[in-house]
Amino acid sequence: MTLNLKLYINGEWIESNNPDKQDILNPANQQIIAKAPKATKEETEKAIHMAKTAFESGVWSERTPQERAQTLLEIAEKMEESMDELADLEMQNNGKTRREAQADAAEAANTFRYYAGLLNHPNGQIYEASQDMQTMIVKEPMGVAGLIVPWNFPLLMSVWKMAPALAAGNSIILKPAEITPLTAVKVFELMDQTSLPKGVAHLVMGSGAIVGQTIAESDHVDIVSFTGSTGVGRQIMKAATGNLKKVSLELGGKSPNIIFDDADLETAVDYALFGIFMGAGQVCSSGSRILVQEGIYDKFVTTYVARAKAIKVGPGNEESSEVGAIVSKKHMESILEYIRIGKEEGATLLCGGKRIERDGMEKGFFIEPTVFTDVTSDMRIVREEIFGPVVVIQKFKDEEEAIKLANDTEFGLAGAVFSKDQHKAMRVIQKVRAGITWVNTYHLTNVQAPWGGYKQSGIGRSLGTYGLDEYQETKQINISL
Ligand code: TAP
Repeated sequence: MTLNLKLYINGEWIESNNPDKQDILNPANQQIIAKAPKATKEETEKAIHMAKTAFESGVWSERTPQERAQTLLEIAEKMEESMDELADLEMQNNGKTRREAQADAAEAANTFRYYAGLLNHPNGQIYEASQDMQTMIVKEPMGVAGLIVPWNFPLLMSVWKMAPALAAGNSIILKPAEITPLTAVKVFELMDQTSLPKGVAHLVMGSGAIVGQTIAESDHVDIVSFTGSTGVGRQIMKAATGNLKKVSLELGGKSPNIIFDDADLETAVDYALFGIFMGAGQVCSSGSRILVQEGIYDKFVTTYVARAKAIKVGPGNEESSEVGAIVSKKHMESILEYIRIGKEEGATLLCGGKRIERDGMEKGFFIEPTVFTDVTSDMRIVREEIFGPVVVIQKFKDEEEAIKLANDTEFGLAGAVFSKDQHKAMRVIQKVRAGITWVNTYHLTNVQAPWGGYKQSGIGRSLGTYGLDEYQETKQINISL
């Protein structure tokens, strides 16, 4: 059955006036699973207007934190009841494995729970400024939050923004990536059944150029929170200058994974594989540059390549699949083009490098886990974010060279160090210029920890108390005693 999706504006599911629809595909087999609206500029502006009206009415923004927490818990509960459906929709729409989709769905519900919990903690300060004056520092909602998310974690990225933005008392407009709206629709269906007042949350599907740009430009949006590519992040910043709205950006990466001679080889290989091949490499924090010390280099590469060749790539709904599909034909072609460039640049392709078209997988968008060595720092495959199952391995001599190579990038999202020497590991990780880092592990994180990047990987932080702060104004109230 093909679902006919609708916009959710002011608490109603409505057809877009634009007759043109976006086909929503399952990238594992190219089946059309839904048709999504492409909202117009006017429809986007209407959602923004209704969000502003709801904000100013105080229907949500003036509820007590405890009342808002209660609603967030209702949403978490609804999501938990629909966990299997959410995971199934995410798997079908994005192409990830069922295991990955289930983990995302659980973490999404948990994020609503976490922010509900945070609302029951004090959220301000009092200073005794002088004997006759006291200063209160209070947090207030910002107004209308425009939330623009990518296709790689459609559910989790939406919720990472929606939960803290709503917790803070804002009205929200969510714009999912055009090709992956299914889980966002489901979450809005669930929210519609809770005590969240109508008009507070709007779902506007459509293109980045129309819906995204309208949100970023609007004088009635107070914060735009964007996750996506660095190029579009730059455009959003420019578009936001009209009313100088706050801009929060979670962007791309080219993250280093540093493996010293004294690392536990098995652990390092395991996490270096997981670091790049989770989500078929379509993960902003992927460890896409592996830096290996010369003493362990040959052994590491031999073991790593043997393991990469053995990875089972396949449709997400097959239990044996360890790596799923690439999200779209367009993106698959972009990854294959990078592989071609890598070969042309003179890198050595040790495994992978091709689309997988065997065993009935020819209709899906699958790429073999791909490993390049003999790379130099100036190569495009070393410098640019490929966002696919493609990793480069570089050799280094000593600590100093490892840090230099690790930081030789315009990005600063993530990074890791593997060593049994805790002092060295700490010394090096502190020198890595990135916001999300690991020692002797990769990718593992939690909702309490702030998520975001240095340099061109972004501005601001999601999650934790930092994530709530992102969506709040801070006011001082000086009281004469
Ligand atoms: P983008 O092409 O940047 O798209 C992200 C979102 O922005 C989509 O909803 C897109 O809409 C929209 N958009 C496109 N042009 C726009 C414009 N001019 N104004 C406003 N919105 C616009 O990224 P993507 O290809 O979906 O995702 C991959 C990128 O996201 C990678 O670079 C990855 O590193 C990054 N990412 C970063 C993180 C974190 S936490 N740092 C997490 C996930 C992904 P359409 O769908 O219509 O194009």
